[in-house]
Amino acid sequence: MEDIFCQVAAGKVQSDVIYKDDEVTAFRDVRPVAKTHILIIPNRHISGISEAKEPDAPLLGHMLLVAKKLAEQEGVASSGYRLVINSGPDAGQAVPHLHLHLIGGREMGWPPG
Ligand code: DGP
Repeated sequence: MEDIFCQVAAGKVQSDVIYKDDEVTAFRDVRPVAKTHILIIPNRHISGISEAKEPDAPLLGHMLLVAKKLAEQEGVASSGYRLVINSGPDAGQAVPHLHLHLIGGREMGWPPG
């Protein structure tokens, strides 16, 4: 199944890509909720975190470490940032392709809405 983020990873749609390697692509969210709002996605299709399997563990770890590096690069590592994976309708997952939100650059409340 090819979704919009498969197309981003394949370079088929225009997006503000800030990092790419063999496994993941990171790009700026089209509807940012903070000064820094980046999405980190696997290049291959995984519908969401609920569909991830044990062999995906290195990929999932890599996504987190890429997020950490990008937070440093964006200058939000010391002020703080949030990593979010929405899964399913109650969480508001809108795109059926696993994506990790990196959000920073402002103070955030808890619990999330
Ligand atoms: P979620 O609710 O976790 O599924 O968030 C999906 C996010 O993806 C949302 O913040 C908007 C963003 N988004 C959706 N389509 C596109 C797109 O085509 N390009 C970019 N850069 N972001 C997108």
